[in-house]
Amino acid sequence: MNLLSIGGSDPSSGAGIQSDVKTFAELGAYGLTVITAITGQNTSSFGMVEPVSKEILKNQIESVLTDFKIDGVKIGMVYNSEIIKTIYQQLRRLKIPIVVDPVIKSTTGGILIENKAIEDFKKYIIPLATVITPNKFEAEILTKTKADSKNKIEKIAKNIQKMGAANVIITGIEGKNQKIEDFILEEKTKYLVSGDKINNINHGSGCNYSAAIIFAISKKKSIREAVKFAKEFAYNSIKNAKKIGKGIKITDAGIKDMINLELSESINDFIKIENIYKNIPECQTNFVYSKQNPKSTKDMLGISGRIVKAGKEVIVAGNLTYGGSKHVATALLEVNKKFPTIHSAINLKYQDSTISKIKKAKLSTSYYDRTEEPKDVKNKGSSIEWGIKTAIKKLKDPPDIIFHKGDFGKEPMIIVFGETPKSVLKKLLKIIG
Ligand code: PXL
Repeated sequence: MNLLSIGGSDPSSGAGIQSDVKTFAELGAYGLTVITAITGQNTSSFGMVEPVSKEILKNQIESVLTDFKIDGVKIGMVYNSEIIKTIYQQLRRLKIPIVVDPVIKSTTGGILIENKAIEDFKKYIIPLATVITPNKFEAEILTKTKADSKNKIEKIAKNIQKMGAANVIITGIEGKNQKIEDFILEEKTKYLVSGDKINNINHGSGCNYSAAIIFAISKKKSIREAVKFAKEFAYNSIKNAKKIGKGIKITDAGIKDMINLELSESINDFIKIENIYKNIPECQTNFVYSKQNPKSTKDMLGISGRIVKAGKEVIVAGNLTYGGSKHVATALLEVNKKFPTIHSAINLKYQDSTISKIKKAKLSTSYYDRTEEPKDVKNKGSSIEWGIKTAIKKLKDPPDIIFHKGDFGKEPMIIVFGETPKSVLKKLLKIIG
């Protein structure tokens, strides 16, 4: 996938086009860049801005558009009216998703757009936006309205949508209990997406967020999925922010493959399910997602610890690591050998109530009996391979569920299988209660 970032150059690489190239590379996309302005800045202060001429701007855009198949465009810093109009002329006929990040001021106080260009920004750039991602402050400036209540936020978003953006995401709204919320206005729906807040001042998180949005949308994710994905990506980049210069920290997402991102998202969704602690077995839960054609459990991503229950709370203990899961990954590997489309699995506490729901949901189910396990299998410690092999021996189609009822000193268990973590979650939601 090729993504184009149109924006300003930041020599500290914390924000601007340098930051977007990093983000696109971290996500496995190829990053192209068109520079609108050169800034002199570092992690402590913001120096000069020199916008480029419209000739070189046009030439840069033509150069990339005539050579590459571009899947999505992000527009960041545009600085002045001449740049705004040139971008509009060049992009108005494009039929690919465009994310507009209306940057106005840098964290270190730099002016990223001339005041007198804001009206042209609204007139020419906002109508290009498939999605626009102002933070609360930027949304207030664009609409000249103070966002002092939830009601006002919605009004502001509607106002920005009227300017011509198809979808509006207002980020960074302070919620209760250390939460930070995004308000999303799509064509026909509106909702809030909440996430944990990290209290650190950093350079880059806004750029990380909008770059992750264009990545997700170009991958054909829905707006809701793209927001969840970008929030998670930006959260991680803030959490891993590093003090590289003498001033504020620079965000750092670290390389994350799609397997990692999809599994993290599903783990987050899983732990948020109401009363999910009731489904965590004594030996705890792991959630696994495999690479294509796994050769061993080392090709399978799982949690190095487990998803554990602490009272009624469910916590992810450990990190996502290849080879991080032993039991669930071994079961998945056996199923994948026979049914190569199956790449994800999770284990749940065995409960009769769950089994009856599985039956009602008409999921394809198989089981094995650990009391029938041959002695040599027990001695070799290959109970799971044996069990799963036994359970799927007669199956013609992939199983949704495999369970066993335990044995002396062995906890009974249910494992849910699917093609992706998302499909595993979908099945799981039908059978818990
Ligand atoms: O984060 C917004 C931003 C975008 N583009 C450039 C910047 C900044 C913030 O500093 O410098 C070039």
